[in-house]
Amino acid sequence: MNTSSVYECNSPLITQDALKSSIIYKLKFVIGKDPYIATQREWLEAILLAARDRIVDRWMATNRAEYSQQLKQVYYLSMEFLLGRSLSNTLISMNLYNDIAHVSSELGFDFEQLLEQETDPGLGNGGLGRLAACFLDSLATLNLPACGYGIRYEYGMFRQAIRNGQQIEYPDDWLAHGNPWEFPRTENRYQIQFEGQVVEQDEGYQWIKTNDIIAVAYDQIIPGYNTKATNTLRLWSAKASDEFDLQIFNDGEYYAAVKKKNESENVSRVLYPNDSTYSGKELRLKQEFFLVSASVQDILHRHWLIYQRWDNLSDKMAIHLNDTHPVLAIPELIRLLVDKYQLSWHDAFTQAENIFSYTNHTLMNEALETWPVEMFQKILPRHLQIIFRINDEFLQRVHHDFPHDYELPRRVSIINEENGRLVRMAWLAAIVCHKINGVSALHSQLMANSLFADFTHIFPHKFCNITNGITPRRWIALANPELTKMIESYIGKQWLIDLSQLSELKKWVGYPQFLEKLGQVKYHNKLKLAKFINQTQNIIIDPQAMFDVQIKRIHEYKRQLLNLLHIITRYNRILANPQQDWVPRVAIFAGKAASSYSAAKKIIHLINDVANIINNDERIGSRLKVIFVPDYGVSLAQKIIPATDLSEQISLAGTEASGTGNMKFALNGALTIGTLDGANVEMREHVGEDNIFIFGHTTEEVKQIKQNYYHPRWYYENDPELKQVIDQISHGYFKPDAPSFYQDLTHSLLDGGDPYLLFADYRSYIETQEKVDDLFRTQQLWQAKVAQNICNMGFFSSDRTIQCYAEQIWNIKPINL
Ligand code: 26V
Repeated sequence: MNTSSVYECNSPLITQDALKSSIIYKLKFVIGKDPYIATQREWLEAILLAARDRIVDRWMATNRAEYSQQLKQVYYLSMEFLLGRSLSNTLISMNLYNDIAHVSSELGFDFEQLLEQETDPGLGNGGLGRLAACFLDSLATLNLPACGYGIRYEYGMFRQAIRNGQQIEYPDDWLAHGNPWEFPRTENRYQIQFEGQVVEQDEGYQWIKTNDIIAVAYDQIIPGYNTKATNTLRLWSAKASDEFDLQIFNDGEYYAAVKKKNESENVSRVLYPNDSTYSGKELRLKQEFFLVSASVQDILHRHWLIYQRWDNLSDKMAIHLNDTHPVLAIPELIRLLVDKYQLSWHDAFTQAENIFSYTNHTLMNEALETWPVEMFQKILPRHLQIIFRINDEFLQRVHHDFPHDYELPRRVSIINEENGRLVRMAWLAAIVCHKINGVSALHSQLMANSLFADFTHIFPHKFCNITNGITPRRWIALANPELTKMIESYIGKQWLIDLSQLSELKKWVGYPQFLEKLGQVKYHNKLKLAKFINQTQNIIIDPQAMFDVQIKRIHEYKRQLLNLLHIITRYNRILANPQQDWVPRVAIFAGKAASSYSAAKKIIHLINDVANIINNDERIGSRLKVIFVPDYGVSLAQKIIPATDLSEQISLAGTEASGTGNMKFALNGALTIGTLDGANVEMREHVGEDNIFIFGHTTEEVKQIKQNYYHPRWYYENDPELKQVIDQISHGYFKPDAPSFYQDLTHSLLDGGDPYLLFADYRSYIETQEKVDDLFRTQQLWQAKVAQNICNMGFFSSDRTIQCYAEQIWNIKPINL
């Protein structure tokens, strides 16, 4: 008897009638609402639960197959997962979208409007968290045995509003209406220890008198596209340990005890914003340990259930560290194996080396994690001991292998003794992990030659590149149904799981009809966005204008300010030459600034002030509009990207590790204006240099300029247009009621060294923008380049990226289903 089918509830043929009755069933019997009075949100939840039901059998079958086939698993540890909304993704993965849309219209709803009611969980800051979500999608779609581990923050990324031009932050209470996707696993709980002390016992160590918190698991199903395979995303939530409850009764101090209980649950309360001035915060260290301790305990528990032995650990698992945030998993694994399961240090360390791999996502100095030794000692005393031992043994080896390089040990020691004693997490990762990868060719090369230069020398085989990618399911099929349909009409449906097939469109790019269709699809998407902007911001924009878009975190290195310098230049030129035949533009910005990053917040303020002046200047009319769309996130990106003509990827060369927005835009038929930074470099190689607008200094030139004394004032004094723009900002043209408000900003450019070389790249940027205008005038030529971009973007699928990780780093094989 085939047991796997006995308990299956859903017939493979799901009729629309069956769907309808299961939706009504959910509404009445699970949500408990009379269909006659149910709100849109309740109907949506009913639909969502009905859809969720349909993937549960697949999930269980995948889990059973994973157990029975005893395959090697990958565990992806990340402090962030930016999934975006799940309903439509689940529906397309099951090929149920049209049926559900039909049923919901029978029930009297506009399905697209209904989908907008779903909460978008913002459990991440930006690129790193969104990449993790794309990876989960690709892992499931490729039938690879994987599980994601993260934190179920009670509050995700703050919600952003703009008041009087300024960013205001509101808490993101994303669980307010519950989270219908999650399965609470109250029986899956682990004790997480903190603080306490370490004592020697029977030739080993014990960590005692700790303050403990409980980690409780919440599971979400991650469906693969058009496959039976599903994976799990397991998020941990902090619960006060049971002892707190006992204390409540014992101490008679009810309120004090409740307060303490509350505090101990702070560990999973809120996502930390990625800040430019981030410095070691105790709660953040606790969060990171909370994630890794719960995950590693869970991973070992599962391993023991299947194998009842420890010597095959690294044959059966790979643990991937998404940046340094989960690097504490290394000492935690070693601790559990040595202290709890009595493995020898040597065996435990060797297993750790074979199990762990690490991705670096940034070279920015301020983002490199370090922890003061004293803080570490207080919160994780046993882990500090383990790190010291790893360091001692490593430094001995370094001394042995490189006896004449006297400076080397100081540079590669995990403990930085230079300014205070700091534990360098990236060094720990570099020493233990068997593979370390960067996220674009340029970034990996810079990483190996700068940040990790010493380690490249010591461990030449560890370092590699795996260029980022994006999932075509969310970023075309969901975000851009019209383009999807058009592509399908030419090359069928397979390209959604094999994006390289987009190259088959090449035979059509010479046909004006094909280009015209592309233009129409874009125009419809622009109409939709224009409508959205009109409804939400009450600004009318011309859908015929060029939509020029920069949406991403607000950060000085990403140079939103450079974009603004161009916009102001253009404004001045229009005023000086109103008769000229201007290509109308709508400049669109969106993005959040970390709440304590004041320079970034000021950039948001300036964008809004500039928008206010330009949009209300009657002399300008529809030739130039500036829009700042508040509360950027995955859902907003899905609306804006398909409507974009020009994608701004203008970071200073050498600063953006990869970028993934750049890929989403090009795939959706935008042309890129960008620097030779991150994955832009590889995009240029794939789409061809005639089909992308590259400007600015290269990484090598940037290095030279910085070495040979950069003088921003020289550019200011020798470029009248630049001078005019800077003077306008500085003298309050855009803030008449507080004219000196932006002086600190212009001052930091003129006399503060302009560290991101805005002035050095200004002229080349302006000239390149002129070329963009010229091309846009001839729509057929523009669309021909758009077509070349789409055809050549196949490489940038996260399926390709994950295939590389699976082969080169994890050594895992697909599940047989
Ligand atoms: C740092 C911190 C510091 C402490 C608090 C929270 C927090 C959160 C994130 C970070 C580092 C973020 C690094 C990051 O997001 N890097 C981006 O990774 C993308 C995916 O690889 C890549 O495309 C972007 O270029 C890169 O900036």
